Amino acid sequence: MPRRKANAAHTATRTTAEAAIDALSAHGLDTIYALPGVHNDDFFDALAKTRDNKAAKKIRVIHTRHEQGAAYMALGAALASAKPQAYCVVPGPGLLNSSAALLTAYGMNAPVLALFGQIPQAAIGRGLSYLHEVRDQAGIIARLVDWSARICAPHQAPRLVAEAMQSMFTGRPGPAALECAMDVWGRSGPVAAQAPFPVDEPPLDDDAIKAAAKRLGAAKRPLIVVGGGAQEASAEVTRLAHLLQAPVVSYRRGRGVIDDRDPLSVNLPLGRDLWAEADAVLAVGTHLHSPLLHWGFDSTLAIVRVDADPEEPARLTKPDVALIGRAAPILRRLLDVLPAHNARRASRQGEMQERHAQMRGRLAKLAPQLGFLDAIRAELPENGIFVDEVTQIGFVSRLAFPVYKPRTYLSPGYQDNLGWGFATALGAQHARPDVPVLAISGDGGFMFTASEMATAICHRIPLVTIVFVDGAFGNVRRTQQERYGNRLIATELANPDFVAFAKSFGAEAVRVEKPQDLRGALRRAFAHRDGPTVIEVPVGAMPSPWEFIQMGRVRGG
Ligand SMILES: Cc1ncc(C[n+]2csc(CCOP(=O)(O)OP(=O)(O)O)c2C)c(N)n1
Ligand SMILES: [Mg+2]
Repeated sequence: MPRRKANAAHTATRTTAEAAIDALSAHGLDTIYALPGVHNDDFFDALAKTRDNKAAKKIRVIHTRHEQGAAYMALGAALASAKPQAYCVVPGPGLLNSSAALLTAYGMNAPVLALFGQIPQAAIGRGLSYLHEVRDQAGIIARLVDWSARICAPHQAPRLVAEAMQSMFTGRPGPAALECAMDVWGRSGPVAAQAPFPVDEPPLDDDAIKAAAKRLGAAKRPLIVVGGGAQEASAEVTRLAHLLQAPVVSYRRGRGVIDDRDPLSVNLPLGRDLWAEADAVLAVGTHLHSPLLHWGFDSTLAIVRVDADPEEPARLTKPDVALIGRAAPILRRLLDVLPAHNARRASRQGEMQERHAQMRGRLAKLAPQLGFLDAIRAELPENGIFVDEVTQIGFVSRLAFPVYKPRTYLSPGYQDNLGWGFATALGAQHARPDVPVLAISGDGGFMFTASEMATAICHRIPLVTIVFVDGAFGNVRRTQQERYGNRLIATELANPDFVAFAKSFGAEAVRVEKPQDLRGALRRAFAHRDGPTVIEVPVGAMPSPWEFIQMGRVRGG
């Protein structure tokens, strides 16, 4: 193999930091969410010089008050913008402070590039107790992301940035990480620019697509299940659903792929009823976790999987057909082929409307949560972004908050990590200043990143946050009451006055008690685009949603 040679015509003397920044710009990055420190001083100085150089492409630095805030902001920005985003923090404690967000980015297949400092290059691995040293930092990183590398010299930076960006969109998408020693960022040398690498897309497998079309076309009661991997394929999924008259089940990360005003869009519990009756399922960009692990399956159910990760489809059971690659082009080809194999189908609109009415009746016992969600939906514009949290209102939103467009409902997926919401929503709002973003939180979750209120003020981010205050880790408290004989432990919360707290930063803040008052408060908050607003809503204990989420077997014995 010929060795790759730098093109002399494009070679310039750059520091590692400058070369990395040039490369990030060349890949379209314009923001780094960050918290600085001595290991990355040369990198930040290069960012400052770029900022002050009129001719240079700009990379904005949004600094936060804690590394988890920086990483969650990058995650929220990536989810809301559908573009890669980056964050930069110091090694050791900085890296570990950001790690829950990085783990969540992994679980959500989000293209987040983590940039980590490192101790001096020659000291790595020697246990010399350098500031922020952690044993085997590269090994820790490699457990959290699929692709990572260390930049060891200026000329490596453009290629490694290009490889990192390529890896974030190849196969199963997801985060990548680069580390760089503190004495390498400032080192100079000849550097050749590197054009972005193409993303490998597996060729369409026409035989498999035809097999899928036959299975689905022949099915009497086909069902579609969508996850986060279908967010890019909203139009295709919707057309397939209509052609097949197949209901589309979404929960958490698949919400918004199909417009909830379409009677074919169904929530998790209705999805389970339909799963029991289905004879074929088309699963797009989803782990099928609840259906396969909890609801059960048998040989009378034909399974067609569409997934970017070649390992995913057969993890739990071998599917009848596996289509590997990005959902949109695969489904477009399936749409071409399906009409030749599709049975004549009567509209299921009436049936679905009846089932939805029944489902609303079943969910009615979650009245306090539904009242607040109705108020939010009435005020949040169609293209506004709702950021879910691990809280009573959040759990019910996953089942009953109408979502109209892709990428307008952000939910943390299987990590379901309490405290992700506020900072993730800040990132979403920062990346999408053109639409209102609403974060909901419990009093428990909000306090995980409440210090980022300072970030919202500093960078004038007009996020609207509702904090539902029940004085408890309410979800856990209810479990202790219901399953552990009311032996309450570690769930009572001492809270600040959230209105006074927010106002002390200079944010707008108001307290409302009732759903009808929430509407007016939201209207005023969405009109305030100069900075953040917090709405505190005192609430009592709420009815459990779990019978609609953790549901048992309906087929497969
Ligand atoms: C990172 C993380 N830590 C702990 C939990 C466990 N957990 C789930 S819900 C919950 C309580 C949430 O309290 P709050 O935010 O006040 O919402 P509420 O249930 O009161 O509505 C906890 C501790 C979790 N999901 N994630
Ligand atoms: Mg609470």
